Amino acid sequence: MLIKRPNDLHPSEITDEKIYRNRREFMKAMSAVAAASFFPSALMASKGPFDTDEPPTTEKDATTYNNYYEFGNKKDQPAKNVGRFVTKPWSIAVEGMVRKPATFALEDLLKGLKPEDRIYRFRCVEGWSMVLPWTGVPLAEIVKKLQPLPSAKFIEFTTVLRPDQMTGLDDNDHLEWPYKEGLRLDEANNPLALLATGIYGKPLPGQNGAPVRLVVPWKYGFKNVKSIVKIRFTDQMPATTWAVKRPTEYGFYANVNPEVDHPRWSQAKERRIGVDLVKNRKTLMFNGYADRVASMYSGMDLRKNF
Ligand SMILES: Nc1nc2c(c(=O)[nH]1)N[C@H]1C(S)=C(S)[C@@H](COP(=O)(O)O)O[C@H]1N2
Ligand SMILES: [Mo]
Repeated sequence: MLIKRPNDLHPSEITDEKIYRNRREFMKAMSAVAAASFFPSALMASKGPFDTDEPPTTEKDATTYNNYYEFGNKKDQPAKNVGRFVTKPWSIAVEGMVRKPATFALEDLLKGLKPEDRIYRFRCVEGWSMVLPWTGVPLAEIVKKLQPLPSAKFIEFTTVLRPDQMTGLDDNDHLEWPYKEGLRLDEANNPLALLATGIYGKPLPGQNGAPVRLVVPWKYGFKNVKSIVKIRFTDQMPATTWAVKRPTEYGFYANVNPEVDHPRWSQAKERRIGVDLVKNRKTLMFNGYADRVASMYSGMDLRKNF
């Protein structure tokens, strides 16, 4: 009998080889855990206060199953198409309601800030999820360094636009390029918000948003804007790419919420990439980070502010 597979399932995820490989990696991870409990001080990296206990997604999955529409809209295309993407040197323009608008070399923007490792859950609005080990600096530290004016209420991020290096722009001309995302300033200052420069202990690969991208784990994946070249402070809620494209389906807040469905599918469950074959895992309020973020939205109607 043919088993019908959900149409969001990536074909490479259902081969026996894949299932075998995941089991093997799981066993490997388990024996590391066993070894660590035998030699705790020598082997166990200390778990930070922000880290989830869940086992990370494999590096292979996280770097070959991507959404980066500038490089194509199929999950395997970004990894295949970033070959010509040049991410060094890199500079970021800082504009708007800020003490001193200026363009910074990325190294200068990050200078003096200590990179931190964080293992976060990651939930795409499409209904799949991962667990990812990031390296980055708290966004709040960058905000502090840039000194927004008291009038600034929001922060907007813009992705680089390089038609000569990005092969997916024409296929996705329904979207307004460059890709933009934004946060309320208090969200940007939440200790969970990271500007990530690495993943799996290495610099970000192009397909994951090299050399610097936003990571806000309590929000749907599309808020996590990649390859940032502009940061703008403003008193107006930024017009963000997906909210402009389909305002009835994607909101500015985009907080993970199992109780507020997407108009075309339920958000109650998710499929963990490399582990689940179907969406059978309960999605958590604010993706499991309610303790740290829910107070920012108290009094707001989350059905309206989706
Ligand atoms: N510039 C840009 N940023 C983007 C996207 C994109 O298409 N372009 N896709 C978003 C979506 S929908 C998701 S789920 C995440 C995926 O990040 P990952 O490929 O590193 O897992 O990136 C987000 N950031
Ligand atoms: Mo996404």
